[in-house]
Amino acid sequence: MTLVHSGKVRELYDAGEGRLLMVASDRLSAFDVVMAEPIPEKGRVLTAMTVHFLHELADLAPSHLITADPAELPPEAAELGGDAGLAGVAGRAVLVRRAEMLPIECVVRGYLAGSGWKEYSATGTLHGMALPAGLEQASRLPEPMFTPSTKASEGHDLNISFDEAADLVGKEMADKARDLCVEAYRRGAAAAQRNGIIVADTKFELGVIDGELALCDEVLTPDSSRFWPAEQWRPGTNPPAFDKQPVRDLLENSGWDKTPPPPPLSPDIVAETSARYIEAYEKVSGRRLADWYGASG
Ligand code: PZK
Repeated sequence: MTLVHSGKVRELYDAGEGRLLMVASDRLSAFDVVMAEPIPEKGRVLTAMTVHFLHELADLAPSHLITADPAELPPEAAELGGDAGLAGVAGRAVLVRRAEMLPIECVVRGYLAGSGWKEYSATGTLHGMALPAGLEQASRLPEPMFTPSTKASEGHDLNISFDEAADLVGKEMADKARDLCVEAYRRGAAAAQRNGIIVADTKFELGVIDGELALCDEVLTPDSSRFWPAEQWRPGTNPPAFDKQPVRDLLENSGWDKTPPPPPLSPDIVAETSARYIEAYEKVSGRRLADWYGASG
């Protein structure tokens, strides 16, 4: 299969007939660098979580998803699974429809974290919009906010105003995208909150398929969002990442200068990180990973 796009942790292949095959790997990136050690089950977890939320949100918007069933993938998919063949990609490959992607990242923030907290603490605004005084790091926002950015081909995405997003995709499309993403965030975050996970913010990628705005790419995963353990959330502090905090702590404490190669991850850290991804999936979805495609047991 022809490789169309290779990201840090996943690949996109041309599957013919207006379709793409998206394959999530077990690679983990931290501080923008990919670790040498794969995290077992991470690719299956992110794929299962995305498919779960696409089903949950199906009444809100169509999606690009055709199937995640390994039996329905094009036969050439087996070539991507190494010696294991089809079993090597089962559960972490999805067949999707090719979309006309919007040239914006649709970020929704429900809490003040990362660059949002930085901006607020300097200016009292988020994305140029006024917020109440007295918010702290990790405070919950009065309402979720749509804070779009442009896709930078390298380096970090650049925040843009809603009006700039409207200049890029049209006012009507920007309105639609904002409404869809804010509602999708509300629902996903509410479901996660009930199960002990805070989704502080998230990034959606939308595309147009047959003239309709559709959810594409990853949806409400720890790689496209900030997941916090609800019991460790305290405004005024920076809550740990539900998924990769042990990795970040190890890297921060190692004296590493954040240029490749990163220091190795110990087997303990790898196992703990794998367990955290699986726990995140099982908590937010209410499903067992063992019931998802590609289970070995
Ligand atoms: C598309 N990406 C991100 C980058 C990946 C994925 N349905 C679609 N139609 C057209 N293009 C895309 C999609 C989706 N989803 C997604 N870039 C383009 C991306 C690198 C690797 F697997």
